[in-house]
Parts: sequence; structure tokens; C-alpha cells
Amino acid sequence: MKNKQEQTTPDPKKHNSQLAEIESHSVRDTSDIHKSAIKRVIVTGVTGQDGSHMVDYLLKHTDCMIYGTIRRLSVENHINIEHAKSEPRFKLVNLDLTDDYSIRDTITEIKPHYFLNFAAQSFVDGSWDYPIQTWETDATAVLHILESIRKHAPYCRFYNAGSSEEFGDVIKDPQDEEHPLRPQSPYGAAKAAARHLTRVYRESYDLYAVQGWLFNHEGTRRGKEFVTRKISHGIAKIKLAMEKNQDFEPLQLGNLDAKRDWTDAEDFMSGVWEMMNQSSAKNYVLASGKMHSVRQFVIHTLKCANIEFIKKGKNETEQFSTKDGICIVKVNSEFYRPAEVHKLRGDCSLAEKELGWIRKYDFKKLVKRMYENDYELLKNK
Ligand code: F7E
Repeated sequence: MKNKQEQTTPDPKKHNSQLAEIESHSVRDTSDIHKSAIKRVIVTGVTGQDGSHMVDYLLKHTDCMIYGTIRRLSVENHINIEHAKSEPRFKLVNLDLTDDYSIRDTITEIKPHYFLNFAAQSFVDGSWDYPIQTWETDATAVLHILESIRKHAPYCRFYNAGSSEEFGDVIKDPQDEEHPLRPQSPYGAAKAAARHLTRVYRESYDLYAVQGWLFNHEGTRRGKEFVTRKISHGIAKIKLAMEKNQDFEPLQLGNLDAKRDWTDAEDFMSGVWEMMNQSSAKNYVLASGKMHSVRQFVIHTLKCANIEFIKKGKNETEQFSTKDGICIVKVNSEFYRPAEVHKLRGDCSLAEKELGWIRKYDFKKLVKRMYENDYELLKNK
């Protein structure tokens, strides 16, 4: 399937009758459904940051039928997609990426036009604790998806979420699509393996299969284990305690010297969708081209919170305190990683030129947005 996805405003009448057509078929009888003008998109990882933003993007900018996959969990975590669950064009389906039968069944039943894979074990630090689970989810599962697409839905366009962590120990700044893969973590290695698999399947079987290089992308739906949300949430909590004259524990962080290219996750969705709708499949870097340290993220967040601070110490003794000497943020070497990626900055000029990709949020807007969101959430708890 090489024709470009039309992004016209959906005609509600036509659209509803096509949806009814989809709903009236048993899932296994897809021959007629396949003629439908409405494209079907499988999005994995919809309870996470990227998957949920992609659902919102597709609901707003396309008339696709979206199948969001979730893993059955004893404790439901639908907070990022709660608002989308009542949409007739959005359906939740169970899929476990570590079960290849589950992947195959989902693909043969839905016969998707697009498969966007955002599900992953995405916490780099955790990949040293769970290397095998990370490999199975981030590399082996991609192979199963590619095999299923090749055998059962070769017209389906496949996107796999790639990462700047694949560049790892960088040899040039900024990093573009030509930069070698030098991963430093089990996570980065798994994503690099998935990239090679995606390319091999693209070249061997002429599949439309891509893996964009997404540099760090953050926002109000980010998990609290990632450093940006840990900072915005931690400082908002401290600010509220200060306002109520309560005691508080300092926020403890690892390597403050690490530098990242931070973008708002929402801005990435148009870039990913454009990547999926070109005349031929190609991988692109999505990034801001600007690099900031973890320390700078802390400082900007403290400024957003109007907290005056004094910075003292170095390395493991570095800390930020109030003028009265009360510690707000301090370094704890327990959060250092076995191997660090010291700096990452992406060169997204190819995506800007060929995909017409633009961003709405810069670093300062991102930090402000994240801090204010966490402050409001905690205040109204
Ligand atoms: O760490 C340092 C840490 O865990 C960023 C994922 O989305 O982006 C993300 O991976 C930096 C590292 O993200 C703490 O050592 C300091 O240098 O927020 P992070 P990440 O590892 O860059 C890439 C592109 C992905 O693909 C990943 O899936 O911050 N750091 N102190 C800390 N990091 C954490 N988590 N916690 C700290 O206390």
C-alpha cells in the first residue's frame, strides 16, 4: 500500500456508515472491511505517553479507526486515554507483545493499514535490572510484528519507536541519520537491534517499515521515573510544602551533568505520522537541536516555582538549598547508571526539509508546562 494517507476533514455521515460497516462484521471476516475507505491503525502502548498522544493526534487529524492495544494488568492504568475511550473511532484491544500468537492474531483479525509500535520497556536505567525483559519487548517483539506483517498484512505500514539512545557514546555533535549506532545500555542495544531488523525486512520484503530516531521527548504524561517529570513533580511538591510551612524531603537526583535534547512529546506526533505517509520509507531524526543539562532543567524548574536557591558543592556533594540552608535538591550517587550517555543533541534538518516538520514548544515552554501541570495536580489532590 503506497498511496499517501489523505488528511482531509472526515465527512461525519459517510464516516458513521463506514464505522457501522466495520462494527457489523465479525473480526475474522475482514474481506469487505478491507475495501473500506477508512484506514485501520494499530497503536501499541496507548496507556503510555507517546501512544496516548498518537491516539489524540489521529483522532484530530485523520478519520482512521484506531485500535489501541493494552496489556492485561491487575491494576488498570488508563489515565492517559480515559478521555478517548468514549470516541467511536477508538477501540481498546488486548495485546501482549511478548506473546507472538497475540501479535499474529491481532494483525490477522484487524488487518491494519498502519501498525505504530510505541510499546516498550522504555526506562533506560531499568534495562540493566531487566535486560532480558527489555530485549524481549524492545527487540524480539519487533521481529514478531515484522514477521506477522510480512505473512499476513504486507500492505501494512510499520513504525517502530527508535531512540537517540541507539547513538549512545556519540562521536559527533549533533547526531543525524548517518551517525553510527554505539549504544551504552541494554535498552539502547535492543533498540539498535530492532532498527537493523526493521531495515532488513524493509529491504528483503519491500515492506514500508521505518524506525524514527526520537530524541528525549517529555511532557505532562511522562512517567515519574524519568528525570524531567521527577524534577517537575518533586519541585512542585516542595513548593506546596513551602507554601504551607511544612517540612519536606529534598529531591534526590543522579548525574546532573548529563545533557539531553529535550522536546515536547506532543510535537513529535506529526513528525511520526508524516514519516508513515511518504512515497517511500525512510528513517528520520526528530529532535530540537538544542541541548540542556539535567542541572539546567532543575534550575529552570526552580525559577518557574519562584524558589530562590543557593547552589553549592560539586559532583556527589552538589546541592541546591534555600537561603536559610534547607536542602531542596541533592545528588545521590545511587541514581548514577552503570554506563552513562553523557550528551545527545539531534540534527533534525532532514525531517524539517522533507517532512515539513515543525515544533510548537521550546525548552522553557516545556519546563513551565510540566511544572505548572504538576503543581495544579498536587494542589487539587
Ligand atoms: O534520563 C540523568 C540520567 O531516565 C535522562 C527514554 O524516553 O529518552 C529517555 O531515556 C538523563 C540520564 O531518560 C536522574 O542519568 C540524573 O543521563 O529521563 P531519563 P533517558 O535515559 O535519556 C530516550 C531517548 C529513550 O528512548 C528512553 O526510552 O538524566 N539523571 N538523575 C536521571 N535520570 C533519572 N531517570 N532519574 C534521576 O534521578
